[in-house]
Amino acid sequence: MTKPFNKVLIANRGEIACRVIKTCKELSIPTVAVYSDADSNAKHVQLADQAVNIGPASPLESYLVLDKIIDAAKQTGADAIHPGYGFLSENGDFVNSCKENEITFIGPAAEVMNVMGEKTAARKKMEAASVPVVPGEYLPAPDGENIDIDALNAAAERVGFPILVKAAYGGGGKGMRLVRDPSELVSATEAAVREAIKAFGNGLVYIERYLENPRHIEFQVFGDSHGNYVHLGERECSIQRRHQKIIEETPSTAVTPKLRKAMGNAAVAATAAVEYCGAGTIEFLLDEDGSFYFLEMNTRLQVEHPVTEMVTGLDLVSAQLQVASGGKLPWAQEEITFNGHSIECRIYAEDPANDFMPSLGKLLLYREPDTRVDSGVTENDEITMHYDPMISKLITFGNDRQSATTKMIEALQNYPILGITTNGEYLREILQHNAFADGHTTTSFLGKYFEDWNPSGCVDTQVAQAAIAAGDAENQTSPWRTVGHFRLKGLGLDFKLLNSKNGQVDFIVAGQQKRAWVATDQDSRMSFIDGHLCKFHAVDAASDDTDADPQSPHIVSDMPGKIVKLLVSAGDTVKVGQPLIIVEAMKMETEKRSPVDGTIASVFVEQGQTVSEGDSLIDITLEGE
Ligand code: MV4
Repeated sequence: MTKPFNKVLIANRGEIACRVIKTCKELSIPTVAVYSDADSNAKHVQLADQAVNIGPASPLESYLVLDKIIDAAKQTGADAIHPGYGFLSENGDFVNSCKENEITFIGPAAEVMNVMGEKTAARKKMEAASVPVVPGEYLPAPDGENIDIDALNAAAERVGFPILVKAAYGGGGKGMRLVRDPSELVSATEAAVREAIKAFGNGLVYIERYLENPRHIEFQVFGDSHGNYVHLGERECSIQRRHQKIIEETPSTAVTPKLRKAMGNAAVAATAAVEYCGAGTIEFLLDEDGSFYFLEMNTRLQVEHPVTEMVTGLDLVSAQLQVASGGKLPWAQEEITFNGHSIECRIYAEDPANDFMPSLGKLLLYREPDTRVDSGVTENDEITMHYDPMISKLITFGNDRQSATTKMIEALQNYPILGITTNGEYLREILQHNAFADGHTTTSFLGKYFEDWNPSGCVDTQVAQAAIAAGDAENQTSPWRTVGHFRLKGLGLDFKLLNSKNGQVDFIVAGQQKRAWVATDQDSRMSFIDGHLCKFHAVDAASDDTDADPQSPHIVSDMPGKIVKLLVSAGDTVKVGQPLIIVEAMKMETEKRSPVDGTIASVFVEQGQTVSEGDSLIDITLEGE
C-alpha cells in the first residue's frame, strides 16, 4: 500500500486518539496531536510526533473549535484530519471547512452526515432503499412546535400503541417519550418537543411503534469512492446503561447465519443508498420475533470497533485512511471472514452504585492487564470533569464466547485502578451473571438484573489489610520490611509475603498464591484483590470501635450506604461509645458510636435512606458546651 497521507492530525483525545496514532505509526505516517491545557502531558500527546495546544480545558474552547483544529493542521502541514468519535466527528461544517482548506477529512461527505443526523430524513432514505424501518409516521408540523393534535392522533392510530415519540435530531435517548396510553399522547409529544428544542435547538419529532424488548444489533459497514460497499458483521450492543453502551460483543448470540445474511444485505443496501465512503455503522433493532429494523446510521468510527477487528483480523483505521485518500476498499465482501468471539468492556470513571456519578481524581495506581487495552491514560493522570469519563476499553478474543468471557473476567481482575471509582466490579459481575452466560443480552438486561447493584466489596478484609501492610514494606522504615512471613494475631491468618514492588504485592494466604495492588491517599488506604476494591479510611484503621475522630462531634458516612437503623433522636443524651446509628455499606452493617459524652443536636437522615460518602448523619453537642 502506498502511503495514503504525508501527515495526519488527530482532532481528538484519549483512547481513540491513541488508537489512530497506533495505525499511523504502523504505516509510517507522521502524526499531529492537538491538546487542551488539561491534556498537555496526556498519553496521546506523548505518542504523537508533534502536538499543538488548542486552548483551555473546556471542549467548547478547544476540541470543539473548528478553526483551531484547521489552523493546527495548516501550521504543521498535515494533509488529513482523523476526527475520532464525538467532538467534531459528525459535524458537516467541519467537513466542509476541511475541504475549503484542501485538507482531507477522514470520514464521509458532509451531505451524508447531515442526512443521517436528521432521523426522519435517514428513515426516508432507508425506506426508499427497501431497508426495513420500524412502523412510524412523520408529524406534519415541520418545526414541531405547533402540534396538530388531530393529525397526531390519526397518525398514532395508524401506527398503533405503545408508541415512542422521538426527536429527529436526537440520539442517546434525549427527547424520547414512551406512550402506552393514547390519553397521554399529546402531553408526551409536547414534552418531547420541549426537550428536543432545549437539547438540539430543533423540536422536530416523529413517532414509531415501540418494540418492547429488542436487541441493539449494529453492522460495521465500509464504502469507498469507487462504488464498493461491504459489511464486516454485527456487534451486539444491547447492554447499555442510560443509552450508554458498556459491553459489546461479536458475534451476537441472537444472530443466525441466515439472519446475518439478511441484516448484512440490508446494511450494505443502506450504505450504498447514500454512496457512503469510509467506516460507518448501521444500527438495527432486532425484535424478539426475529424481525429487524433500521434505527440510525453512525457516520464515524465507533468506540466498539475493536471487537470487529478481533474477529476479522482487519485494521479498520488503516482502511479508513486508504479509502479517504481515494483508494479502493482493501477487501471484497467474500474475502471478509469471521473467526472466534470478541468482547469489549468499557471502563468508566463512575460509580454504578451511586447513579453512575462520574468519579474524579488521580489514578494513584493504574496497571493494564495482559489483553488488548485501548486506553488514553497512564498512572498518575487526573480524571477531570471536562471530558467523557470513559478511560479505556478492554478487548478479549477467544475461540468461543465462553472463552472470551473467561478471559474478560480475568482481565478485569488484573486491572487495578486505584484512586477513583470505576465500573470494573460492575462489569465483572455482569459477565459472571447466568443471564449473560445464557446470552439473554437484550436492552432490558441491566434493568432486570442490575437495577439495585452494589459492589460485593471486600472478600476478606483481613487479607486486604495484610496486603496493605505488606505493601508498606517498600517504605524503608516499615517494620514489615524485614518480616516477610507473619500471622495476624488472634485471627489465625497465615500470610507469607513473596514480593512487593511499586504497589504490587504477591503473597500466599491460606495456601493460595495471590496478588494485590495497594495505594494510599490522604485519608484512605486501598487494595485491589481478585477484582474487588477494598478501601479503609485512616480513621478506621486507627481505632476499631469509634468511626469518628474522638474530638469531632460530627458523624459522617464514610461510604455510600443505607441507614438501617437510627438508635437516637435529637435531644437524647449519649455516652462515649454508645451506638447511634447502623449503616449498611458494601453489604456489611457498621455501627457508628458516639465519640463523646454529649447531647444529640441534630439527626440529618431517616431510617431506610441511602447516603453518599461524606454525608452528614448526626451532630452532637459536647457535654458542658
Ligand atoms: C426504540 C426502542 C423501541 N422501539 N425504538 C434508544 C436510543 C435511540 N438510539 C433509540 N432507542 C430505542 N428506540 C422503537 N421503535 C428502544 C430503544 C431503546 C434502546 C435501544 C438500543 C439500546 C438500548 C435501548 C434502551 C432503551 C430504549
